[in-house]
Amino acid sequence: MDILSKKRYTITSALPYANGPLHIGHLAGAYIPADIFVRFLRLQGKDVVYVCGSDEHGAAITIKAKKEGVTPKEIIDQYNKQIKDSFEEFGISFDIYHRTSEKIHHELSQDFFLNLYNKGEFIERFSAQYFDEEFQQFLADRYITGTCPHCQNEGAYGDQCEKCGTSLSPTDLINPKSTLSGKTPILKETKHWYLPLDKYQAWLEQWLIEGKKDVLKSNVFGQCQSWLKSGLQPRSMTRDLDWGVDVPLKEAEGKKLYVWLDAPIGYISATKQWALDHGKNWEDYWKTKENKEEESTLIHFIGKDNIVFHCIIFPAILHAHGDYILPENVPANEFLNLEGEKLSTSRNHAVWLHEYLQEFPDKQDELRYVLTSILPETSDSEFTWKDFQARVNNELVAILGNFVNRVMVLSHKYFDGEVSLGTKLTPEDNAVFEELAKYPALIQQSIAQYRFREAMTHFMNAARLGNKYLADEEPWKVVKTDEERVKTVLFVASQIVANLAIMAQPFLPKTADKLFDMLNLTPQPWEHAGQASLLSSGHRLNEAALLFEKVTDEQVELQLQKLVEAKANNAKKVVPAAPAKANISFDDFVKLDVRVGTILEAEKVAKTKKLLKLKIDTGIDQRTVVSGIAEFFKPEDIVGKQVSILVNLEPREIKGIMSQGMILMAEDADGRLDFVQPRTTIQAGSTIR
Ligand code: B3M
Ligand code: ZN
Repeated sequence: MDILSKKRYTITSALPYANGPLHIGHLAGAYIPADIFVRFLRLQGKDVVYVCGSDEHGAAITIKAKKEGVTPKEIIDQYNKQIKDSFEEFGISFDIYHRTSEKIHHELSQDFFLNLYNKGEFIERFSAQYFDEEFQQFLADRYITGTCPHCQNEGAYGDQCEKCGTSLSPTDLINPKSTLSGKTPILKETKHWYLPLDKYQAWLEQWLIEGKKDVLKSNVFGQCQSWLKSGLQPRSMTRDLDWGVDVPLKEAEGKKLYVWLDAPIGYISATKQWALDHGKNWEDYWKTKENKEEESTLIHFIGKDNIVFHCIIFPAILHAHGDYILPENVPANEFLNLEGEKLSTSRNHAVWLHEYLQEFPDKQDELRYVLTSILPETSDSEFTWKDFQARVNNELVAILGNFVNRVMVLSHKYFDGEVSLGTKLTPEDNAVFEELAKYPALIQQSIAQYRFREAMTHFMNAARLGNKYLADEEPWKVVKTDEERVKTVLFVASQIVANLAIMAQPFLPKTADKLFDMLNLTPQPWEHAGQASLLSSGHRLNEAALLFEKVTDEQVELQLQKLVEAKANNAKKVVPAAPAKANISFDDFVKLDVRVGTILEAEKVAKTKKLLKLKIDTGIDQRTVVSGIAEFFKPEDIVGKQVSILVNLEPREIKGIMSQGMILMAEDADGRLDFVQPRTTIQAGSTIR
């Protein structure tokens, strides 16, 4: 059944951690798509609640507080406000923006825990967990980093590797380090309550893999499949932390609920608060019903790093509880990059929403438009300031803005703003109406498939239709000979503007408001889109207002300059070096045969993102080495370069290619790689000691 034909909807966007401001990557990941979807449902008169709020627990918060020397409470208060304001400015139309630090949330999370506890769903386990002796603290989740056993990312967290998305336990990490002291932690015994995810494996395979293979986006389905394939493990739902929701058991004093247990329950507690505030019944939006038709349809909008929690862990929790509906879909987006690099909070490589709002105080819809046009729906995508400028100037200003402006200005100039049918419609006029009437359905189909980029394109094509109509009819010329015909042309064109106003509502809320204002028309529901008589003959238009203004070259320059400065500041920042490894003997050292080599050939290894196949002159021979540097170097740029190569490393097969040796690379704290090479050209085969 069509996802848009349900009766009731519960729509969520990921709860952002209240430990920093939002950037464009957030908007493009979980908020703009959800907001378009929700606005569309509301236009269709659906019963929908759209909930979100700040995620105010977990190590993300306490680590930030420690870094800034303030309390966690100060951190969450500051960022909750800033985040909430940014969402409001960009018109993200939550019915409630809640906080997980609220009492109602703590209580509901504890109820949930106790419900599972009383049913005997948890396994209690004593286990040895990492403990920082210097700070006298157990190290959960983000308090510990190390190398991911799956993708070798050296900055993986104790609960998840953000590079490959795998969910981890601290003891999975290779070479673990405390983020508090930087030291290698010791193991110490502690008791925790585990959710036996393995017990739900079969059910999840049935519900998710069998049941949802046709509805999940392929990027989401792929991730779920691979987790289930590697086999689920029991996961601890409690933590040794001093910030969070208390575990509601006597014997668990001082322990807190795992943040990924309480955070998704935040969707429910937010709904509960909203229902209290608005005289609704929250259970209608969350509980299962005798009559399936009466149940709400739950959809989680998130970024790809949250897939495992929303597709596997939270559904398992809801299933274990038993009274709750399960998500219908989890349309996760991939990541948005900025100017050729990953967005990075720590490196300040980002477009922060609160800064954008200061610098472009009236361009909220412009950013919504550009981000919607480039949403990372199926793969990572890229924001650049040049492209931002081009899309605003060549599309919003030149097509939509220009069309509306001409209709308004000409109507006032010739007819005092009065819309009137004039003579009668020509076949051309009727053809335009017929064409126009197709767009609402096209947009609807795209939205039903979570293809918001495509939906936006359809909308812009409707504006193009209007622009072309005016260019073809040339009312500014015809007016000299046939005023009645010009009435008709502007009548048709005004109906197109009215249609654009309706269709703009899910995407560009401020623009839609302005259009309705100019048209002197009350906002219309979606079902009126496509009609040729939204404005009756004799209707008076209001004055024209400016819809969009161009983005100037100077503005673009300024933004690019900011990114360059961030980079320069970053280079000055000293990141503490990784702690030293244990000593080795000189005899161990001389076992390494490291040489100067010259890259003779380089090519990408098919179907991989990171691997290059290199042919290297080692002085001893010419050999093949597979190296994980493709994200940083283009094959054509490195041929002829000299490198350091470990020539006596046991050959290994990588993606079906025998790799004979290893290129030595320098890697900084952000994972950026560079060659270690001689300052001048040195004969290949020269030894390095
Ligand atoms: N706060 C993680 C994040 O911001 C987390 C999402 C919670 S959704 C229930 O990526
Ligand atoms: Zn990984």
